[in-house]
Amino acid sequence: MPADQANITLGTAGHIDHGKTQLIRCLTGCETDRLKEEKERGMSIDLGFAPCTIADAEVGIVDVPGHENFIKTMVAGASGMDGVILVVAADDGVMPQTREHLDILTLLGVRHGIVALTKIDRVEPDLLELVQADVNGFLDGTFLEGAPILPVSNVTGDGFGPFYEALKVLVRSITPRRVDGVFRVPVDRSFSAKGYGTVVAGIPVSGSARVGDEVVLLPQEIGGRIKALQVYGRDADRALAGQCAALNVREWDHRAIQRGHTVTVPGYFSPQEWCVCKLRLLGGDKQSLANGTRVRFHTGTSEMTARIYLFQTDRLAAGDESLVQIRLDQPLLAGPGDPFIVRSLSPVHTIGGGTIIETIPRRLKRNRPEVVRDLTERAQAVATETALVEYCVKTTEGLAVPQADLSQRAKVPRDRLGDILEALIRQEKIIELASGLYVHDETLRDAGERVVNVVSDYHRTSPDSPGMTFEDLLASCDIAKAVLQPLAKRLAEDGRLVERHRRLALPEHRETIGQQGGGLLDAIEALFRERPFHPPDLQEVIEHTQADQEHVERTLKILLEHERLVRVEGGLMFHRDAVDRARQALIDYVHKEGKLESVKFKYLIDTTRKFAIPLLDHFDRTGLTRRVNNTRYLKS
Ligand SMILES: Nc1nc2c(ncn2[C@@H]2O[C@H](COP(=O)(O)OP(=O)(O)OP(=O)(O)O)[C@@H](O)[C@H]2O)c(=O)[nH]1
Ligand SMILES: [Mg+2]
Repeated sequence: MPADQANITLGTAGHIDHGKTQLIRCLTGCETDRLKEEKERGMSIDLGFAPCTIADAEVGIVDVPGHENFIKTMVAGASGMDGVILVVAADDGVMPQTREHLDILTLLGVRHGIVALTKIDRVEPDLLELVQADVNGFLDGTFLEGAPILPVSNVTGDGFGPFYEALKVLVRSITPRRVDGVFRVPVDRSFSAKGYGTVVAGIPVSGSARVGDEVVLLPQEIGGRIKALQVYGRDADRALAGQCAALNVREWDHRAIQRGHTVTVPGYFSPQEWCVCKLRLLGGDKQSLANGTRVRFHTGTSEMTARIYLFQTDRLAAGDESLVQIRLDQPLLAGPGDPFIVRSLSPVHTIGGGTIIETIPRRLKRNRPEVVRDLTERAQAVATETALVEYCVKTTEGLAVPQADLSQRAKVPRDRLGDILEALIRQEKIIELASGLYVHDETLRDAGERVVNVVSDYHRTSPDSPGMTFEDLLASCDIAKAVLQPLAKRLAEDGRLVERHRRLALPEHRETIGQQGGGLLDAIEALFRERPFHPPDLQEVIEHTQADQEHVERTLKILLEHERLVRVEGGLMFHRDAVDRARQALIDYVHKEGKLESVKFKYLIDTTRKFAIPLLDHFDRTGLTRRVNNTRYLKS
């Protein structure tokens, strides 16, 4: 019975000709040098993949080439590794690519591994001890410090027992990758298989996929469906992050797919030309990095030229770490926390690497402390999904963010996002404002303060008004309606605002109606009371009161705001009591007669058509009546 397929991938690393491929051949029986040229030249050129049963589980092994010209390939292979077998030939010792490969693995975040000291059949025992001590010293201070060094001969088989035991321990020490993220595979290679069509192979960096799932090829943005899949060369229903997988997608043309492309699920990723990264320069060769330096940028299986821009400094010293922004010469597809490597253009060697914080469509301003502050916060947030989701809610452009946007920005699948949001809501870090709309507690508090300040300012400048209408508030606060509505409601619930006459006010606000120009106000109100259904217009009010127009207009505004007067259709104003009486008359009539012919209304309230019709229109608009031609019915 085949062993369980674990989602763990190991890989080789080390200098050219040190015996990596032969070691994997001895271990697995697989020939990973498949190309004719590899066989002829006796050296690996491309990545080789072999399944291997270790500690009752089937894991994947990636064999990388050691030649310095193929570092690009090695990086692509290393980006899928959970643990490494660093191969050092006993007769050669630590060589340049031993160092460079270890640097690359370190920068890519690989943290587990063992060392195979090969070709022991070629050295005397006392020399072997020396080499062993030498390798030990070389590992000091690296993630392989203290890792077992296993002497083996791929020719005689000596040392294979202990080597295999060490591999078991290595595999058991690795926590398999999480598989609940958004499915994404940096493409390693693509080919056509007889009877199947296009097959795309690679190691998914996150998530899982099943036969039948919809996928998309990027950057081409071509959709397709997984028709069949294989894991470690065997048919399977599901492929997990960390497994060597091959997906059969018939909709795609294998000739148009290359290493560096990406297979993912639709709706999350879009290629971008900029990214913000945390970059650490290697310390060894003491090379600093100038702002604007052109480099070769590697992430996943992709590789492209790029330019590095520093924030707030012109040079980054060797061994230092800093936030940088990088302009890619080709659109890049990457997720938060993805590791990357940078290499100098000439001479070509690895100079640093780190993690990608976010891909972005345009460059950020260089000398803005607030930009760096924000990025520093984001860089920390990338460490966990929950922190990243919280950060994305906090920094969303429109104060509050819908779930779909959040899922896309944080690259968290919808179903997982629900759990994360619930946890954040329980911790009172975020709030669900309206259904599916989330806001960060701090943002909501700031926005609340802003609203209260705007209302307070309004009271200062319009002391005689009972408060602000929602529309005025919307126009003065620069907060989207979808956010302001629930926010105002919350502020009212919390007692920070009160609603009076359909206006929002501070609870302590007492409008100064009647105190300023109280006489005029009373006079005007009295005039409207006296003439309930033949109310005066502006000119008549001015003539009657002998006050100046500005004064009269302001007073009318106050009376309207306090709803002592009601403005109906056509700009006519009535006293509130008149409108109430007209409403009652209308209701009584329709209750009796079933309907009202519009022309009859003027008799009911003893007025003229000029006043009757706008009142009727007002009752239609405010939902009391329904008009059919020239007849009014009560709305049920
Ligand atoms: N004597 C001896 N020869 C070995 C041993 N391991 C590998 N070799 C030989 O060393 C040569 C290189 O071995 P490979 O396994 O191709 O080396 P590699 O590290 O994969 O090389 P690249 O992929 O090109 O970096 C071959 O001729 C092997 O037969 C060993 O343990 N003892
Ligand atoms: Mg090889």
